Amino acid sequence: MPDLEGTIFGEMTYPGRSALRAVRVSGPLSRKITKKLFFSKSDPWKNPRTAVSGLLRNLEGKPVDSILALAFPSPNSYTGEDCAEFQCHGSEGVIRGLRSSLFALGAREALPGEFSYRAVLAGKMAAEEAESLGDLVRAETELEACAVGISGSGSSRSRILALKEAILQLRAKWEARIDFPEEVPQPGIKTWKKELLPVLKSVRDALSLSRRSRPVREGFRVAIFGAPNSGKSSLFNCLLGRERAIVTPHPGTTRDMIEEKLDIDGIPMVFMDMAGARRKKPGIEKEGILRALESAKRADAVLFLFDGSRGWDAADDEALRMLDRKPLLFIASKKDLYGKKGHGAALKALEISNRTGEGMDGLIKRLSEWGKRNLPKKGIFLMNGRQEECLLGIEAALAEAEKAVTSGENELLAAEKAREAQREIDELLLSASGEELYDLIFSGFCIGK
Ligand SMILES: Nc1nc2c(ncn2[C@@H]2O[C@H](COP(=O)(O)OP(=O)(O)O)[C@@H](O)[C@H]2O)c(=O)[nH]1
Ligand SMILES: [Mg+2]
Repeated sequence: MPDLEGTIFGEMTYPGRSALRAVRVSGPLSRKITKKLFFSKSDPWKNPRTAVSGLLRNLEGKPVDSILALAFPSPNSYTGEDCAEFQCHGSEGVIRGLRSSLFALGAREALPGEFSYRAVLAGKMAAEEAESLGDLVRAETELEACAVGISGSGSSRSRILALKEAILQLRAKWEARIDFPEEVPQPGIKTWKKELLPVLKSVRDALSLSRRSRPVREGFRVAIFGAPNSGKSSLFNCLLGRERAIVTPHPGTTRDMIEEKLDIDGIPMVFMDMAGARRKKPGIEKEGILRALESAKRADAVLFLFDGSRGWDAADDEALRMLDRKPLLFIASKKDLYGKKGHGAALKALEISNRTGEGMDGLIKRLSEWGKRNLPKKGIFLMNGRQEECLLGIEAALAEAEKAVTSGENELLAAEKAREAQREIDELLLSASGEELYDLIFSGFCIGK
């Protein structure tokens, strides 16, 4: 956990040559730093939250860059402390100079997520909001960005809050029976079970929804399968828009699995390119084919390619037999070679050319429609790993409670398990102590956040 004394700085923008780079400073030295490094007719601290243009100078007073500075006096800032922002031109030299001036003036580099951590401790932001923010920053598609975190979408949050309420009720009821056997009615064990089961069910529903929502973050897995030379690696590259797999006129040179995650019309998909599906080659080749079959088995969808210029032949039959599952799509490649003649195969196939890109838009459309159809109908419930672990802990505790009331008829143990479930949901909602917060969520942030 970082110490909270002192003034910190961090770059808000992505490092590298760019149009603009911004550095944020937070803490008691922010005013002094601005005075020492920023020169302008107007003082940003007298015009808070307004971009003021002026010169960035080094410690010897030499002008380095013409920049914009913004001041956010405490408590009206992101962290609640005095904050300053310097928006410079996107030059490595400028940023290096600024960093060494900041060090010399007594500031230190922020730890990952330290700005947000300070914001939470100052009461500027709820911990769960910060966590969602972290997930948002990491989101790779718009779909994921819209769905992140338990406070990212209202329905996810209300699902968890309803669960918390149900667990609280259960616990209160059960403990009252145990603590006040005289005053509170004492129903039989069957009632205990009847009270527990709907809560356990909604935990399991949440878990299964979260699992089904996983492709929103991790991507649907799409395997590209087919006989050697059918154009799999070329299609893979075509989708990537850059060279990644080895494309060669010799069959069977792609030996390893290559994966790439792409944004397909807003739906994240991981494409896998694999070795040609051919049985008889010895050694390494066989290894690759087995791996290819294995990942095709675990994929969410398989694209089955054949060379449309050659038509469907025995090698395609064999590849299809080996696959042992229904492909999402048959694709006849090399349309630039057969054109209007058609691929000639006795099955419906999407015609594409990896060379000219013809048919590629249609393929993307089919894929994204399929992805959308396969998103959970009841809405996306996106939990990060930490949250899902808490949910699993709740399920385990309640399952043990069920065992306790069913076979052991042990109400004391059941009540203890309900307490455990409540501790887990408190942790899920981050209503636990502030102590572990930094490790739990902020340490995964970027420096300037
Ligand atoms: N004309 C044409 N050639 C293609 C097309 N797709 C692939 N090829 C060629 O077919 C050969 C095999 O392609 P490759 O992608 O390595 O097939 P893989 O073995 O299935 O991965 C290479 O020479 C490619 O250049 C296409 O759409 N049109
Ligand atoms: Mg290949």
